[in-house]
Amino acid sequence: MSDIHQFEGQITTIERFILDQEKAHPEATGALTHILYDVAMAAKIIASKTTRAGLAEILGSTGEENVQGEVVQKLDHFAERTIFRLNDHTGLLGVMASEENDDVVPIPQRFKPGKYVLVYDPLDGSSNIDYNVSIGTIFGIFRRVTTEGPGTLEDCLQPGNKLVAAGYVVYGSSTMMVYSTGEGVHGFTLDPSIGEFLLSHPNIRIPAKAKYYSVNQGYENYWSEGVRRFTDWVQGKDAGGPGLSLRYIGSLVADFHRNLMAGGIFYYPADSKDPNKPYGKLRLLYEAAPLAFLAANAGGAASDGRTDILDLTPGELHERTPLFIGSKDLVERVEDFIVRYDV
Ligand code: P6P
Repeated sequence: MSDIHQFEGQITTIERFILDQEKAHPEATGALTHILYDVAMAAKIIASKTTRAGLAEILGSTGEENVQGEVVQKLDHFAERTIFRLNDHTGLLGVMASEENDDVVPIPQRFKPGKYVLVYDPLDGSSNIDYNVSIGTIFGIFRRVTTEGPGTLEDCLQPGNKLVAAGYVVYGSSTMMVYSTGEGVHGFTLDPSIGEFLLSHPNIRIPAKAKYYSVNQGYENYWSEGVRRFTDWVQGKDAGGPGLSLRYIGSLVADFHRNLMAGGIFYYPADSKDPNKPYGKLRLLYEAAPLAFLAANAGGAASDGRTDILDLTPGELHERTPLFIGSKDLVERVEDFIVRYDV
C-alpha cells in the first residue's frame, strides 16, 4: 500500500519560513521576524478588501489628493491605515515613511520607538482598482541610523544597499507575498480559505532567457535617444536584438512580478512630456529601492540608467527616479545605449 502522503508537497506557512530563517542567525532578536509577520498580516487584511473592491462601499475615491497629487482611492487609504495600525505600537519601529504621507510617519509618543524603519507604498497602482487590474503593496525595512529617541527623516533617507529586508504583495488572480532578507527571494500564495500565506515559490531566480519587456510606449516620443534605441533593439527592430514580447499592465508590482518570474525588463524612463517627471514617475525610497533589492537577490539588476538603484541615497522622501529593472543582461544593455547615445 503506497503512502498516500508521498506525493503531497510540504506545507510551509510564511510565519514558519520566516522563523526558520531567523534560527539561522543566533544573534537575531526576533524583531525583524515580527515586523515581517505584521506586514504579512497587513497583506491578508488588505487582500480581504481588494477581492471585494468592486462590490463593497470601498470602491471609488475619497476625493482627497495625496502628496503625489493623485486622487486617493478609498482602498489606498484603507491599506495605509492598516499598515500603520499594525506597526505603530509594536516597539519594533522607530519611524515609518509612506507614499501617502508628505512627511515621515512618527511612532506615537505613547509607544516605545524601536530600532527599525519601515518604508512602504501601501497600494501601488491604485488607479487600476476600478478596472479590476492587479495592484500591490511594496515595502522596505532598514535599521535606524539614529540611536535614541523618535526616528527621524535621516533614518528614512537611506540607500537600498542598507535594506535588511524588502518585498511586495501582488493582489491579482491570487494574492502573493514575495520577500527577501538577503538570503534568496521567496514567494508565498495566500489561501484565503485558511487565511495563510503558503510557500509556493521558494528561491525565485530571474530566468536567464528573458521573455518580455515592459514599458509604456505611449511616451516614446519623450524618451532620450538611448532609451528609444534600446527599445528598438529589445523588440527586434535592430539586428541582434532579442525580439521580446511587450507586456505592460501599468501597475508596477504586477509588471515587476511578471518579469521576476518569466525573465525580462521593466522600465519607466525619464520623459520630457511631464515637467513633474524629469526623473521618471516612480519613487526611489519605497518603490524602486525595495524592488531593486529583490531583483539583486534573484540574480537580476536595477538601474536609473547609469547607476545601480541600490547605490542611490534619496535626498527627500518622495524623490523620483528613472527605473530599469529585471534581467541583468538587459539592464546592462540599456545602460550601454544610454551611455553611448545620451549626452
Ligand atoms: P503610466 C501606477 O499609477 C504607477 O505608479 C505604477 O504602478 C505604474 O508602473 C505606473 O504608475 C504606470 O504609469 O504613466 O504608464 O500610466
